[in-house]
Amino acid sequence: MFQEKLVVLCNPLLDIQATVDAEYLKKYDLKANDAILVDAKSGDKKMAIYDELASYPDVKYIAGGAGQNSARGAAYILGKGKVAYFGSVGKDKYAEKLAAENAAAGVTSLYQVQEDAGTGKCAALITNFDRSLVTDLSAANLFTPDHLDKNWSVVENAEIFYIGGFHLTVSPESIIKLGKHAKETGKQFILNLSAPFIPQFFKDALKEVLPYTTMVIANEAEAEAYAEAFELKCSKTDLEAIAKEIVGDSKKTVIFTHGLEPTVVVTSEGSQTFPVKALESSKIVDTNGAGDAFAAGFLAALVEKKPLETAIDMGQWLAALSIQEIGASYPKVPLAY
Ligand code: 26A
Repeated sequence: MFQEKLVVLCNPLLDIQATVDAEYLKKYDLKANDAILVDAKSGDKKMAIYDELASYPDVKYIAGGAGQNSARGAAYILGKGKVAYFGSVGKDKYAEKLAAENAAAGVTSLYQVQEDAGTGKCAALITNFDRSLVTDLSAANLFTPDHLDKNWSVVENAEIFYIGGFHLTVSPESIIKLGKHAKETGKQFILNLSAPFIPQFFKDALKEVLPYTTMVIANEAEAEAYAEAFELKCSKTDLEAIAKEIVGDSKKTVIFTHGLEPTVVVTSEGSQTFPVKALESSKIVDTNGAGDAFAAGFLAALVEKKPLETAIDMGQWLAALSIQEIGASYPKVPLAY
């Protein structure tokens, strides 16, 4: 019997990744570095992307879903049986692939399986060091809180919860259910803002969930979107000031990554920055999943009760390893931190 210490909730997706040109992004009005949702039911013409990518020479089908990438990454460091993952999938080949990747990484998959919807997919459109993510959630959109009840002993045994902010579009009730448990039991409850559209368009859900969080992780674009959505008075690019607003008078820790610029960490005690060791650009394969890998290394360090400085460093270390692989993946041979 495993004792999963880290429980992750997010949207399981299969990534369909290919290199495209600027013209292709323009055709669908996509930004080079972004994450958006498509609505399969509304006849969105972006639904054609998934089939179009299938004929690209370098197309790859890879395990994805932001939180799931972090779960696999944390297990890469912690080993088998320490990380459990909640999300909703269909009954199909994609779900089988995702479950197999989780099992290989040592993650316990606690999937809610839908009879009438296919597993969600994400087109990861690569141009140079940017990635534009176009997601059709499908079955991932159907997660319900009763699936947590069915696995409540795993929740009770866990020490740390990690929520992909992307899940705010799916089941805020489920997030709050875990948040309440974490608050009552004094456990860590960590939220990643995941994408600028989360604070922009899911502000109310975010507002409801934030009080349960002990830590918030985001990148500079998400921080800026937060500052705009919540109409903060500070400069929208002043990461330290935005983090201070989120901390407020709470005991929260806010961590903002900023590409190659130093990572900003703000707690009730004060602010710190942690420089990033730049990887030679010739070693970069693609940046899809870099943020998830950062979160993964960071979370694994927390599970191992390492100090904050070490956790940031482990996050940066795992992010650097991940961007040398195709997609949100980790080296085949385990490398020790
Ligand atoms: C709700 N949305 C849009 C999403 C996602 C998502 N994961 C969960 N929900 N949109 C993109 N991703 C995942 O982000 C990873 C890179 O950080 C992609 O599947 C990709 O693996």
